[in-house]
Amino acid sequence: MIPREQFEQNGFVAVPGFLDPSEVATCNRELERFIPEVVPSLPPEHVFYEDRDAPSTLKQLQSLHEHDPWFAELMNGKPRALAEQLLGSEVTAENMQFFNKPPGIGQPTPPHQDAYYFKLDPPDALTMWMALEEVDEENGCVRYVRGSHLKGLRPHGPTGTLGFSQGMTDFGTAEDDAEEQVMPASPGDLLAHHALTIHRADGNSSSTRSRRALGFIFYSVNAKQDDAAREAYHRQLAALQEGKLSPPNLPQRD
Ligand SMILES: O=C(O)CCC(=O)C(=O)O
Repeated sequence: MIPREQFEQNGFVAVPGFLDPSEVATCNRELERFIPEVVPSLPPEHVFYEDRDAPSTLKQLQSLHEHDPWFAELMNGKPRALAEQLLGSEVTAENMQFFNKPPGIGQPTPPHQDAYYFKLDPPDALTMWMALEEVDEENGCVRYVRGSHLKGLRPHGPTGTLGFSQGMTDFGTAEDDAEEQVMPASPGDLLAHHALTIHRADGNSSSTRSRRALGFIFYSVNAKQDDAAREAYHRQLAALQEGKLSPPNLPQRD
């Protein structure tokens, strides 16, 4: 089956070896430059730590493509071309993220549907996730619920998890369990999922291994921002965060 058929049928697709080992090595080198040189000057809502007082516990970065030309070029190359193929339309590059689960303390990613955060009508968007190192059940690989993108948006509520503040409140039905697919990945392997696909990841239970990945979010040009829904969501988040962040500064996924 071609990737677009798999994506439409299952709500996700795996593309092994999307980047080759030398391209992955370059990504890792660019991150090693970016993290010490640029991250200290980023707005706080684009940088999340497991422990705010310990820089080694960096867990998430937002909008890399806006902060650095190298990452903008990466996002607008092969990932954009694949997004256009999978969504069958032109796309806009919305967010590029770095995800880590530091050894021992990396928290689970709660079950969620990205469409809950994006507030698009129609929700024609996708997220790509690319492993930068071996990722398996020990250090917290991604899990997808096959076919869930065809069944609409499920209820979400606060999770208390920094970076993924909203999660599903009714996750764990018999169908969720039966259809869940565990997605181990090697460096350079890419997963792409539809904005309505239910997904989650375990925490990192290894005491020595990190779990580093890059995320790319693209919207179809056919997807329109539902401004009323987004404003209501921002008001709810601002209240939740006790006014610490002002709505215009909220990142796409927080
Ligand atoms: O890295 C993770 O644990 C999950 C990332 C995720 O939920 C996403 O890219 O949509």
